[in-house]
Order: sequence, then C-alpha cells, then structure tokens
Amino acid sequence: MPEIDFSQFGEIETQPLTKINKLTGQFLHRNWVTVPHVTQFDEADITELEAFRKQLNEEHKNEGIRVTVLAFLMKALVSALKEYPRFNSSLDATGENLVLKKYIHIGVAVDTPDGLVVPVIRDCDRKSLVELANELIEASVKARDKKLSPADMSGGCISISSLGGIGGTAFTPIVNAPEVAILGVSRASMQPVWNGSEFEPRLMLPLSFSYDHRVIDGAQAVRFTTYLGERLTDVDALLQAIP
Ligand code: CAO
Repeated sequence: MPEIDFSQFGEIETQPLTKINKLTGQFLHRNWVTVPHVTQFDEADITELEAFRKQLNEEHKNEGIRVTVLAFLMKALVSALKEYPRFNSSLDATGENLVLKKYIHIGVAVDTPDGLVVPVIRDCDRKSLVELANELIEASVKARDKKLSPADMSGGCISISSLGGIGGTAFTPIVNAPEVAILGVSRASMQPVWNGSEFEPRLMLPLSFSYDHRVIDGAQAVRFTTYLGERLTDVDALLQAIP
C-alpha cells in the first residue's frame, strides 16, 4: 500500500496494533493468500437441542454448570470428524501427502479486548458435554486474562468461530491452516419451516463452513454440513454418544 497522509483529509488519531493483532494478522493473511477457500452455508434445526440445553442448565444451575450451544457443536463436530476423517487432516510440507489425525483437538476462536485468539480444547472425543462446556469457560477466561501459552493454542485439528452470542446471519471464516476446515456459527433464530403439511416455527442455527479446496471437494463439504446438521437436530442420538 502506498503511504498516505490521511491528516490532509481531516482529523485523525494513530493507535498501535496490539501484539495479538499483529500476530493474528500475519497468520490470517498467510492463510487467506495460500489456501483456496470455499464457504459452504447451511443451517441446523436446533429446536429440541435448545429445549434440552435450557432444561439441563436449569437443573444444574446450583452446581454452576452453564452449557452453551458451542459445547453441543463440539460434540457434533467430533461425530462428523469420525464419519468424515478427511476433515481431520493437514497437507504435509510437500503438498503431496495428507496427514490424517487420530486425535480430535478443536480450536475455539475467542474474542478478547486485545484481539482474536484460538485456544485448543484437547481430546474432545473423550470428554462429556459438561466437561467440554467447563473447558470452554476456562479457555475463554484464560484468553481474556492473557494467560494462554503458545502450547494452549497449538495442535488444533479444526476450529469453530462462534459469533452466535452476538448476532449475524452468515460469514466467511478463514481456515486456520494447517487445519483444512473451520466452522462459523451465527445467531440462531425462529423460522417458519414447511413440514410437509404446514409451516412450523423451528429454531434454525446458521452454519458457515469454510474449507481448503485442495483437500476437500464441494460435495464432501455439503455432506459434512448435512451430517453435522442431522446430529444437532437429533439431540437424542447426539446425547447417546455423550458420556
Ligand atoms: N445462537 C443464539 N444464541 C447463542 C448462540 C447462537 N449461535 N451462541 C451463543 N448464544 C447465546 C448463549 O447461549 C448465551 O446465552 P445463555 O446465557 O442464554 O446461554 C449467550 O449467547 C452468550 O454466549 P457466549 O458468547 O457467552 O458463549 P459461547 O459459548 O456461545 O461462546 C466464546 C464463547 C468464547 C466463543 C465467545 O464468547 C466468543 O468470544 N465469541 C467470538 C468469537 C470470535 O470473535 N470469532 C470471530 C473470529 S473471526 O474474526
């Protein structure tokens, strides 16, 4: 970019970027220019899931348990990664081999006053819903207190960027390379859904799933988001997989 003196056009103020802004900016830029991105949009009916979540939180409120949609998303993602292992892989340095991972560590984007950080929750396939919810809270507190170490932010297999607590309908998240996919989540809203004979009010969760097109084809991606949506909708089946 050419250097421009913006003060010639009006009053300005210069603020330095934070250390996190600078580091994240470098990674995002590298990933944006080196990974051929495609974003698949989809939605999941989470009407029953939300009813169950509210009941769970109500029943356990005295124990300080608070489960958000994000913990269910992690569970559904574990199930989808087991069904479609190619999404749990990375290209090696030569770009000629795919490294498939047998572990499931999920990165979660956390918004902090100093910028975006992505702590990694490890071995999500071996953790219960409540354990995942508690680790999410711990990780976001640690992130906001600036206590995350580089090790806390490495080794992720796939990431989730949830903006659902804030709003929005869809976005195009940037893949957190060397991961090959990232799940973006926007705010769930009540929608009229045709059930074959009438419109029913259903709580629909918008999903924005970006992937590395060198590794994943469009058909595989939409199969993945369809499967993810089915897991989130059939809360009983999802819960059966939950210890
Ligand atoms: N639809 C509707 N409501 C949602 C929702 C969704 N998709 N996701 C969360 N909510 C609700 C929660 O259920 C909660 O309500 P209750 O108190 O009734 O349970 C409320 O919004 C606040 O949730 P939260 O944001 O505190 O918790 P979370 O587990 O959903 O998210 C965290 C935690 C750390 C991911 C989040 O706080 C955050 O930092 N998000 C921003 C991530 C980000 O910046 N991504 C962009 C990266 S690219 O630049």
